Amino acid sequence: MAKNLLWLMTDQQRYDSIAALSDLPIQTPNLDRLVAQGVTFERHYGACPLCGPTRACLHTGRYPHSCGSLINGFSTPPHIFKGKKAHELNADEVLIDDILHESGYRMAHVGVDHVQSIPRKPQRFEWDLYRTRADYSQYLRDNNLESYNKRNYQVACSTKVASGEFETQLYSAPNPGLHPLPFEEQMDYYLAQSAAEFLETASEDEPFALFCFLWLPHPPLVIPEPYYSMYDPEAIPLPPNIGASNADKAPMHMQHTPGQVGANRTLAEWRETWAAYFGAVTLVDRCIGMVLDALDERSDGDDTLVVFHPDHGEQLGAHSYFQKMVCYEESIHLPLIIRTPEGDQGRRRQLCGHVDIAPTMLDYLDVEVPKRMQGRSLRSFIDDPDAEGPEVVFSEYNGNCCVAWLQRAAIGERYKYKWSEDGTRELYDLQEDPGELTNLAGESALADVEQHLRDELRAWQEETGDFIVAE
Ligand SMILES: [Ca+2]
Repeated sequence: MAKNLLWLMTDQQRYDSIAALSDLPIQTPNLDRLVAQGVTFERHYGACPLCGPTRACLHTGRYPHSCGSLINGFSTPPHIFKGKKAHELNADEVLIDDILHESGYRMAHVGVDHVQSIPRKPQRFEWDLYRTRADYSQYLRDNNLESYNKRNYQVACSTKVASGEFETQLYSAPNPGLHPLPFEEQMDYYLAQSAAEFLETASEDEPFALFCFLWLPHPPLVIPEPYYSMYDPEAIPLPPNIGASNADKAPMHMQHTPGQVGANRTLAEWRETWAAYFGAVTLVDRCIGMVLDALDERSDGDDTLVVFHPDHGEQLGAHSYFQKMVCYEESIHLPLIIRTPEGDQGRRRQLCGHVDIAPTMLDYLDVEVPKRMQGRSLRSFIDDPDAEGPEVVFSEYNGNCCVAWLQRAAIGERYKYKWSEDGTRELYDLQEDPGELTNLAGESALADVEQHLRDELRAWQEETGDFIVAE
């Protein structure tokens, strides 16, 4: 049981980018500290490799296709799918914010604000603190601070939009850059400082829920010194799937954003992207440290449930894709660290997903978990490392500007089955081939495994009201 909640999220952070969970030469002293103090779920999967839908799932405890937020929806006019705007949640969805507010928590939100609820988050009730990117932009204007020109770090992609036509839209590119402003003028510093100030001033007489959703290591990978030069590109051992052929992957991925932004990049160029990505992770780690330090200064700091995870991962050149929007491990296998007041520690191997985060937080705060939520509290796995977990977890992708490029994935203990709308089926042995280099779909020796995961996927789709049926 916890008095308060600190919910920490980064954007686009891979599992292997935390030093304590990785063999890669990256520095994350603050996340390492959280790993040492808490429980890490080693098999945690995102609901969707895209911001809006996966954050909708995190806030409702319901899969994107169940809560209605399918896509980011950055096209005008918005894409209408099955009679509603495809990026928005169903009008009757309840957010964990609402539940905690009604349960008497002081509420604070700092950072990324992509949940397309009706009404939107800031209008749902009066927050003690609500601060986003817009406030940071205002801060820059008020102080006459010039940021960089984003256009230099974007690439034009042909994207399917609401009309069903293809349009050119700009997406963050993999080329890194030096940010003209120092660490103390970065957006994540501004947000972490806001969160720390809330923790320093919020009364200890009432419980609080603080959501701190930081921006990095989301591209553009434009970062200040010392982070920009912190990692030598030549000294980073790239995983074997970086720059690898995607000939056996779904052909539609090459038409879609990750294929377009990642195409034609050399290994030397990918190394530069990796070095900047590592720098961005170390920068955001320092911001997380600012928030954790402020929490630990409070006398009720230990009585606070701390939950950390990213919204989705980053391909960083795996299979020659950049960004996310594909259901490969780099984009959907995510770190999840939970620090409990009981001081539970260690690693857990049970499969779990984004859909389980809200039920877990409510469970620890002793607030009733609504039946509508589709996940489960992970507390039984925290209490008992040997407790039996689910056999399979699921992830989905439904497009970015428009419902398109559909994918579904069923992830089991050892194997993963992935279906794409263009008819491509993929099966990977994650134990022997964690980089998903060899597609085993159709192999007769594994026919039972493939059939079983397909059956599980379809059963899940039926149970949760999916709008398509995977083959
Ligand atoms: Ca995101």
